[in-house]
Amino acid sequence: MAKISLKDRIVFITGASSGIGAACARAFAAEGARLLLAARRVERIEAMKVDLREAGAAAVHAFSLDVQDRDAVEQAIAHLPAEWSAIDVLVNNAGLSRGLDKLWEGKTQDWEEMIDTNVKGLLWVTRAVVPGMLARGRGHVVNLGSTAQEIAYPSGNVYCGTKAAVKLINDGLRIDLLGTPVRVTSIDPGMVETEFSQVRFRGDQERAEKIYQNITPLTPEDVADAIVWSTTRPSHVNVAHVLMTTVDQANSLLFNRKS
Ligand code: NDP
Ligand code: 8X3
Repeated sequence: MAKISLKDRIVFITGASSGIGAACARAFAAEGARLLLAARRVERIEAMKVDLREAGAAAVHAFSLDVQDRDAVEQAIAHLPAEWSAIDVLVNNAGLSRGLDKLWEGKTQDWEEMIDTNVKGLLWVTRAVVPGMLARGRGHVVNLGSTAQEIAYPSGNVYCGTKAAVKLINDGLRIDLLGTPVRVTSIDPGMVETEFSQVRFRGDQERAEKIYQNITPLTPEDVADAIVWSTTRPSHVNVAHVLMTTVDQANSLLFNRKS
């Protein structure tokens, strides 16, 4: 069977202002998709628009969204311009880590931000988008998991827990959608060099850079490539999970640091 063409299909990417989300926007642009892009820093997405059109995007629509805000998510999806409402692919990418502390020393505010974004935000967006996919009889939800969902690492406690939740929410959604044409995929990368560690360490550049020292990390483009691949398989194929790392990483705990 033929692979799916994403030409003129609407691809909604949360957290499109940076890292993997921005790379997904470029990769889906190259497929000729119509890009619906959201993040809190919408000005960053606005600045990407011309390049995305030059890269092949059929159209680009950007809006500001904090996925933690359930009402804002519901309103934004319910009031999309008519020509943007028929979402074909949802990439639940918005997410973050905050801090790297032993559990009893962790900041409760950090925990809330991670849970509210990585778990509850993903749920709010999914709940708002999936009914339309069911009504139209087509759609694909891609969730960003992590190697952190498989094996916890020291002081990763709550972040790892949020990604473990994503894993089972991903699987639960696929079970609930059995008997429909809507597909569900979790893309689970190891270390990818993005702004992730700068966010985790609240702008401490030196500490962030150390995370990727002496290894060759995945690039955001590597992950976007897997996401586009999973969404372009023939319509009867559901890629459940893609666990991917750099060759310098075996799992959450084991690295080949070249020094
Ligand atoms: P970045 O920090 O580079 O990008 C994170 C994106 O998420 C930004 O666009 C940010 O936009 C958005 N975001 C964060 N909070 C919110 C929010 N409340 N509402 C809307 N958007 C939000 O990190 P990555 O690209 O690395 O991370 C993307 C996803 O990939 C995350 O889910 C992360 O957990 C996951 N991941 C990352 C890995 C890595 O090693 N980098 C490995 C495995 C998974 P803005 O701040 O403008 O709102
Ligand atoms: C992000 C990868 O290993 O920094 O999910 O948690 S890791």
